[in-house]
Amino acid sequence: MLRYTSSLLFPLLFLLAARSAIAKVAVSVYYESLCPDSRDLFTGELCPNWSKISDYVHLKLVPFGKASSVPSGFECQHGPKECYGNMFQSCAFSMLQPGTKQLNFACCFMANPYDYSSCLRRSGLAASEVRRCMTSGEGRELQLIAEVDTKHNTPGPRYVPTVVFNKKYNETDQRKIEESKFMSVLCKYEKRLC
Ligand SMILES: *[C@@H]1O[C@H](CO)[C@@H](O)[C@H](O)[C@H]1NC(C)=O
Ligand SMILES: CC(=O)N[C@H]1CO[C@H](CO)[C@@H](O)[C@@H]1O
Repeated sequence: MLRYTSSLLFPLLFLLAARSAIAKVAVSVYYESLCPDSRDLFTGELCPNWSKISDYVHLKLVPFGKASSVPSGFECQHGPKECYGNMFQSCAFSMLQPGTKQLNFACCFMANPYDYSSCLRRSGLAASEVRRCMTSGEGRELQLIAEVDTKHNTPGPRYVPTVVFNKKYNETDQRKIEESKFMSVLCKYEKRLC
């Protein structure tokens, strides 16, 4: 009897776990480090509401925005410091688990874009590791991947930040994001959050 129960129970638990994993809403945030509207999305919406939504959301953070790769490096909407901040976040994310850990770093960084060392410290990252990523070419590779992701999955982007739900850009949703209604768009995809 025990044998029978456990042989049924394991596949069942596995199925339940798989089901809840599949049910998460994929939320991809395309933003740039010094953009005031991007900073507002983090400090005003994503960060204060994260503990409420984290169980329902599979978060991808893509710090690139309206930047472009050029032979000498990158050009960014708000100048070289923004390019540095974008790459810095890409490097930090490569050392942090997606979800809460990456978001915590982004919340610190977007609230204090020039306070690199205290955000590293709070996330337990070694400054030397991030510096190595920034200077070894790895940071550039990560930003080139972010560029392809941004250009394939947003219309340009037309506006920064752009948020894509379940991997499909929707103009109506994006207009609401521009009106700071992230939580109400999310509720369209996850009724338990309405
Ligand atoms: C975009 O979202 C709106 C509002 O929820 C919906 O009516 C529309 O069908 C969506 N468009 C596409 C192409 O999925
Ligand atoms: C739906 C919801 O709980 N939204 C909250 C998100 O965070 C902001 C800022 O703290 C609150 O004002 C909202 O009520």
